[in-house]
Amino acid sequence: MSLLAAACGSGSSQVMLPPVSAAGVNHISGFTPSGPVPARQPVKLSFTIVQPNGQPLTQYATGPGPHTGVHLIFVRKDLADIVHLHPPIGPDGKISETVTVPAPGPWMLLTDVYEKQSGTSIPLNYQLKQDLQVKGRYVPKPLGPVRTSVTTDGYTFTIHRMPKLKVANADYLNVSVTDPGGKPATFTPWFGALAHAVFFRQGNLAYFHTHICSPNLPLCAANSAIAGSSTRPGQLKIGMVFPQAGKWRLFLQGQIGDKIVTAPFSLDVQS
Ligand SMILES: [Cu+2]
Repeated sequence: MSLLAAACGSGSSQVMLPPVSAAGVNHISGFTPSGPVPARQPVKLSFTIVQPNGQPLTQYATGPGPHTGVHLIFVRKDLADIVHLHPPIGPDGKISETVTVPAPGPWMLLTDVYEKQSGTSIPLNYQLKQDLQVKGRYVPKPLGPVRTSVTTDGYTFTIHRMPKLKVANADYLNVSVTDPGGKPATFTPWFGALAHAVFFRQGNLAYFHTHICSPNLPLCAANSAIAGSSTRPGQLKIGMVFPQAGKWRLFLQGQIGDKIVTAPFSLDVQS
């Protein structure tokens, strides 16, 4: 298996994955609510992933690592914002979650699936997409220039020595994170990883997702060809392989204290 195909969620099916696979024809069924949803209010969503034989998918990878169950990643199509949730899955395969979408506009719900495969501990990973319209006036935001420092919720994320990012290349970003007092920020493991790096490409919304692991999270790096690491508080090394050139958004996310903090970076990836 190539590095790219093995990378966690290298999900741009148009270039990376064979066009025909059993998983590729699984689809989302029974998505509710069926119409636009309000912004800034809790909304209950539910749906089921249905297999080619018409049966609901009920076998998901389980365990303490991040490559389990389903991840719901709501992203506004201008890449201004995301919401990342890890819903429970019912015994009948029904996925239900309450989400508060923070702003109006056209959103995409990307469901990152870790399906349990018989005979192997390696889950089958693929993504399913669903449009979600959020009521209200939509003012698209530009992606913005590449900047090496982002402050969000009082925490400052700084990329040290931005590398020349290249398509299909293993690249790393070294990021330091400081709290509002300027001290190194301490991350609390969240959903099996110390931090999550979620990448979307501007335009076609190609996606992949890697994790920043730490020595006390042994399953964090399992089943992923590229993972990041952290050996000191406030220091994150992020691994990534871009499946396409272009302008990308990195949402770097982690739990600090009891809060999920998300730092949005713009990245330029050369062909
Ligand atoms: Cu993750």
